[in-house]
Amino acid sequence: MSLEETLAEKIGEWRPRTELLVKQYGDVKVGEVTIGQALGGARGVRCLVTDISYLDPNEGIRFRGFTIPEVLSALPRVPGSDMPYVEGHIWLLLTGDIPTESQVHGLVADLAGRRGVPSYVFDVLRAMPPDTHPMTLFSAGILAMQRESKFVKAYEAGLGKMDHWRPTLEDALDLWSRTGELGAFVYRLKYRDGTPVEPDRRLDLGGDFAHLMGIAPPYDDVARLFFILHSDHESGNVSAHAGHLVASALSDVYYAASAMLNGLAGPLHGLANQEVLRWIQGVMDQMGDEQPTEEKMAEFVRATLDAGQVIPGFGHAVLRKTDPRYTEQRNFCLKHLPDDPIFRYVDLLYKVVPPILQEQGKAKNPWPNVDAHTGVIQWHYGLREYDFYTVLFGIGRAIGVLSNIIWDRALGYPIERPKSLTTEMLEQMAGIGA
Ligand code: NMX
Ligand code: MLT
Repeated sequence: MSLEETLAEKIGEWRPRTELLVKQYGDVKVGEVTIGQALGGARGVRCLVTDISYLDPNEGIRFRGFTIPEVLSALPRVPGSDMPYVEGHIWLLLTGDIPTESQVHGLVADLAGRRGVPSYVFDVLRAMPPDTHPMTLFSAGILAMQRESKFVKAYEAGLGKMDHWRPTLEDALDLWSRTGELGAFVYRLKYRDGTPVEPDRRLDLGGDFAHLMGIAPPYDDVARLFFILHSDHESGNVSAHAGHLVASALSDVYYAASAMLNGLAGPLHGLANQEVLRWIQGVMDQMGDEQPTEEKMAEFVRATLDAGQVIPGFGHAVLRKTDPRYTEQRNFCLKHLPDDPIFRYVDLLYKVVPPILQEQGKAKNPWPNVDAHTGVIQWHYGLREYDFYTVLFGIGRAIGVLSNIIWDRALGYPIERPKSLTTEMLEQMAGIGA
């Protein structure tokens, strides 16, 4: 069965579950909202539903019920590589099933056949000023491609609500096949001569990205690992939520993906990965060739906190332990680059930062998150323009966000529209003020 046929079967089985909950159990409470939550970024408010991934504070992410090590070992592997096909992960997120070899090969061929960013997109990006941030270029490139949307054409032709997910799947497949190519062009435009490289349609998504970036193996495995690790982190994080929110207005996935990237580009979210490298470079500039001792590193960390800044790559809104995505990248480094100088810096930060954050007593989670480790690996394989790192996060995150949008449409989730209150109303509820 094709991906669309498999999904149609799964969606048909799932719809009655959602319908029953809405129709007969819609009044059952899933939580209460406090003033602290209303004024505190809705932290912990349970009002989003997704079956694609779930984040346990003490265990970390599970994709369709599988932990990261389980996903990496269960998905079909690219021949001669340590890592699975990203396409297999897409199949898993969409259907909930570990795909067979032939299902993965079918999806690899489908996505390869869709590659080819339209040349007008490159022209749009070339017209932007040279100091434009890579995330702005990436987001603008996706927005420029919006005219390709098949959903928009089908909607205008009167497609019924129950079938909205079908052209949305088509749009998502088109976009997934091109995000790597667009990202690589952004890199070449910013830091090389700006000529696009032709994609290699014989390769899987990870292999083609390494080819487009011109980086030798095992960078193809690095790309596969990165795109899988960054794909999804349930629905409440800024990028996933932004994508979901925009798509809930039936905006197509190009609008939604561009919006999610704009949220990912914030330093408290995905941009933290470039900030980690920027911070480490600052320390290296001061240290010269000398490796800092634990005491010296602690001084740098304290100076950053005393200046009122956050330590990038540490802390999390939900997690209360070391991010398993950090651990997986650390395992990769221990195997492939144990003596890399930046790895030694990151490892030292792992020892030094948590006790200082605990001692300071503000951060609820003193442990490192995914962004603390991105730069080490990229830097090692020659990608030293750290402004670009969040684009890699975005290529991965598009997989989860768009998978969610397909299911949102399949289950008929309505336009999102929470209610706001005024400060005076909160004061009245609290029994204070006039
Ligand atoms: N360094 C210094 N202070 C921190 C840190 C940190 N790494 N993490 C949290 N705090 C502070 C935070 O700023 C807040 O201070 P204040 O009360 O003065 O506003 C206090 O601790 C309580 O914050 P939390 O409730 O622990 O964290 P919250 O859920 O609000 O925010 C993050 C979560 C991830 C935004 C926050 O931990 C942070 O800013 N980390 C550094 C940036 C980062 O690594 N972001 C990437 C997250 C992962 N991702 O990819 O998105
Ligand atoms: C993410 O991957 O989106 C980040 O870890 C942030 C989050 O989950 O809140």
